[in-house]
Amino acid sequence: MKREELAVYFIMGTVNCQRDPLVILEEALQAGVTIFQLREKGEGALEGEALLEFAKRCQALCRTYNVPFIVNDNIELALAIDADGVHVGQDDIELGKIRQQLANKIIGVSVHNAAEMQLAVAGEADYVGIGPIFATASKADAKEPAGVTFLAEARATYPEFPIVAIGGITPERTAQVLAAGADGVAVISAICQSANIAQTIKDFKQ
Ligand code: 3NM
Repeated sequence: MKREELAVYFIMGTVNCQRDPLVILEEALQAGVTIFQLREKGEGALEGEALLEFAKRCQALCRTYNVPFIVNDNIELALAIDADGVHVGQDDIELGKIRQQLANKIIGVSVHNAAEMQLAVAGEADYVGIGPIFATASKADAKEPAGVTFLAEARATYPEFPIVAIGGITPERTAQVLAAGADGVAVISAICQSANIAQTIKDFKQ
């Protein structure tokens, strides 16, 4: 994948939204997010047929705006709707197996240290997510905020590999994260909870 595609990586699930998730997604797409991940997790998350329907509607919106549509964790769902890719954490991976199932798709992996990063690169992940950089309220089992130290190390070791930073990222914090070597920022709450998504995304892009 192109590193530019990670510039503003919007992640959302229905539980992250205080108003219509599809309206939030469309506003974000209109404003120019570069990739989208459906992360339907937590209490009250959609399941089964309702999840399938919701995923298809998100996917249709992404297609309209020509933005890659990624599914978090759920390989079966990604296959069922022919998503553009999946994002997996360390608990969910057997990268070789996932690559067999999703040969030409985007595969992203969350990594937290040099060993995990090396495995992701060797396993032909398309990009890695590094976080949480800052404290986050959007992930129940998030690790301690790590700052940009490992992010900067990862960039130094892999000058060309696509890396997105995640966790507590706001427009104000973006410059610091990009300076440390991220190709972009992955964001839930700063976009989902924004009163003016168009402006927020403009701010992320500067
Ligand atoms: N993964 P917000 S942090 C989904 O550290 C996710 O791997 C993380 O949400 C990780 O932008 C996180 O609201 C939540 O902080 C990001």
